[in-house]
Amino acid sequence: MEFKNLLIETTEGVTTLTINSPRTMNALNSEVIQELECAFYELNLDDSVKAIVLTGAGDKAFVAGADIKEMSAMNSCQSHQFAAKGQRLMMLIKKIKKPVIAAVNGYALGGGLELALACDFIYASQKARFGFPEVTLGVIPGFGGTQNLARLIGPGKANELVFTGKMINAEKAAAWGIVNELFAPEELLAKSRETAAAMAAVGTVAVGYAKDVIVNGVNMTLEDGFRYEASLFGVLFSTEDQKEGMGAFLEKRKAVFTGK
Ligand code: CO8
Repeated sequence: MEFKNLLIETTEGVTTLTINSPRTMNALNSEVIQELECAFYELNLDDSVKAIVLTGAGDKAFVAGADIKEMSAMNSCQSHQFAAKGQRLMMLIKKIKKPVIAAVNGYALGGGLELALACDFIYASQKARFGFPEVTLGVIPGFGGTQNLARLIGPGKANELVFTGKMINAEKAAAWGIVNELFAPEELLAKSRETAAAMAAVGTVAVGYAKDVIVNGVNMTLEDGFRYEASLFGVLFSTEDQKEGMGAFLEKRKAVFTGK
């Protein structure tokens, strides 16, 4: 499928998906959200794709939020539909079996931070800035950000960000646990791809199951989560990757995984 607002490039199992509308700081309008949903849907079905890096074009913004111009003309019903559309994208990113790294190269604000939080983890440039400015516009985050952020860093710090609308720098975002690791701006993409390649080189069925059990397990009781983990652990013993991985260890050779 052709995309107007996205660039997609896959090399050795690692796909870099770039939101490419730097003129508006890669803001999420309806069309961009729809294209992102189709792109993630297709990448999930593509066996040549093992791991995904999501980033924004240019050196200023990952994504500076949902498109304020488009939202300003919406009524209650339309804004509700817009939020639901964005949330469907965020949920899809969580549900696909491939790991997704958000490579935050600049501003990640509002819907942009929500998009990064929907990914499996965040790497960022030392120049990145994070925030939920929605209250400064008279609204709240609507793409799942309140839920994802509070679950990731706890309600105290999430409340401070959401209630004040202030921006924090990359160092603070890392200290608060929003970002896993910071890199020099020129290194961010290469480092993100390097980690994606490491995830693409191991048992990718296992990585997909690990994602599933963590994404779904955090909303279960501990006991249910344990049970779910054990059931997926058992299913993996019916895969070729498990036989290859353990066989290769015992034969003292490097495993060659097929993702089956
Ligand atoms: N939407 C639309 N256009 C944007 C956005 C945005 N979120 N952010 C930047 N732009 C545009 C600007 O309007 C400007 O366009 P133009 O050149 O035509 O005037 C261009 O991008 C460049 O921006 P600036 O000139 O402002 O660049 P600066 O370097 O001076 O500032 C900032 C960069 C700090 C990122 C600034 O642009 C800014 O504050 N942007 C808005 C950030 C924001 O408030 N984001 C949150 C939006 S609300 C949201 O995301 C809610 C999500 C949930 C929705 C739920 C459904 C209803």
